[in-house]
Amino acid sequence: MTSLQFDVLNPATEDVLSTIELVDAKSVDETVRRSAHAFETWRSVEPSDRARLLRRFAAAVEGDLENLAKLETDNCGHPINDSRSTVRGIVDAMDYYAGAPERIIGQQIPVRGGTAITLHDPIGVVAVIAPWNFPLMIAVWGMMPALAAGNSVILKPSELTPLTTLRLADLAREAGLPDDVVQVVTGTGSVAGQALLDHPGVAKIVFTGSTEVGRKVMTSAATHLKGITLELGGKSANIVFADADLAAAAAAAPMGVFNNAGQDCCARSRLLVQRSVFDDFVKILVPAVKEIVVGSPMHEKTEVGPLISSAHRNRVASFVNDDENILVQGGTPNGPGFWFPPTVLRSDDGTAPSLNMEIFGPVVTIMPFDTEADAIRIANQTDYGLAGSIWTRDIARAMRTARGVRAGNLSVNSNSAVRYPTPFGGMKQSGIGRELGPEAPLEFTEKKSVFISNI
Ligand code: TXE
Repeated sequence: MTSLQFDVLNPATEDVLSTIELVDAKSVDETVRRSAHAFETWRSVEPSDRARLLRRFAAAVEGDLENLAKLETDNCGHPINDSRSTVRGIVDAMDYYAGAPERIIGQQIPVRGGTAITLHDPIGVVAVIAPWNFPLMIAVWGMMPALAAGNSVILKPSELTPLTTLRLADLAREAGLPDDVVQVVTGTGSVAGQALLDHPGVAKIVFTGSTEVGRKVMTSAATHLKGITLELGGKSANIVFADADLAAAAAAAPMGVFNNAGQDCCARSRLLVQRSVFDDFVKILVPAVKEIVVGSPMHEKTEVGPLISSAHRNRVASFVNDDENILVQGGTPNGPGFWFPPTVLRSDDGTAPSLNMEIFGPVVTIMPFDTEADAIRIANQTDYGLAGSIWTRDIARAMRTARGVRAGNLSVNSNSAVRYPTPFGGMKQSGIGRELGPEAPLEFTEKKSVFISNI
């Protein structure tokens, strides 16, 4: 049944952490059948009991914080303090959605001759297909609202980073969730992932990954009439107006893109600075980039770790060539590991290829702009539309710009993007649908109308 094995590496040391099975389509079929069976149990658990079990699940994750954080750091190269924040953040998100089962509320609609109400039925088996950049967070964001609404979940992590997802399923069992309500499929995208897309027993696919694979998800969903949520790539703009707190904007800009070594769909990888303050901004930015601590993810002071794989490092490196003007570059450790230095490229005329492609590495391109209208036009000059930042002291300008930029998640005077209580998702080629926020559980329900006659 299981045909192949795969060595999971630590990207900072290139050591083998574990060997996993790459399952085949037959094994996926069995997982989906077990999930469908578990769904019948889980959907009939009383809402308050479902809430209690989900709270216990959150508590189990919290109790495993240090272990999960270390595992995420070993497998993904996230600096250890970032991994700890990730686990704290997912515990909060889990607690938030643990409150949802008793708050999935329908309507009573006035009609002639009786009473009409709406019910929110769970949809069935939900598959969450996640990438390697934030495996724990992305699994939890997809899984928890689905579970809260009474669905069973199959998690499909990237084969590069399955370890914390596997641990998550153990913790679900330890917390007392019924068997098979949360399962994990370890395998490649083209085999295990594709088998989930093509399986008629899967009701909805929550996919985070590349736009290219997102299209495959949508094509398959059309064939099988499945629900989908697609969280795809980004090429987000960080717009700094002349009236901004320049010191704050320049201090925040590096980690607005270099967080997780730039392997973040919300990375602010285009830095647009108003021409009148461009040189002053650069003077603050350059030392800030040089000071970034790149190194072993297990060191408490490390801010940037390695890239996920050798192949990905080669891809990132291909965007930094002699044709482009390197404004400043940080350092990297010597020895094993998939390192790439934090790099700022300069493109005064806005034509650099790095301005168009999602590099998904620690590379940002800075360019000047003249007017507010220019800033909005340039920010929108991309096929993506996921996130963005606007730095200004003028609230009206901030609002005009926020309305003008076509992206799903904007922040003013900060580079924050994802906050689980608010909806998250992209426009244009960055995706379809929204995750998170108070309405997320409803995305995993079918609305049913029931009419009760007066006679
Ligand atoms: O993504 P893939 P990759 C972007 C980023 C990155 C590039 C490639 O630019 O450099 O995508 O990353 C599974 N059917 N983002 O190759 O291939 C796969 O196994 C079903 C942006 O990792 O899209 C993994 O679990 N599933 C992004 C998941 O899909 C399939 C995050 C993502 O893999 C499949 C990651 C198939 N046919 C990459 N093929 C973001 N939005 O943050 C693959 N998969």
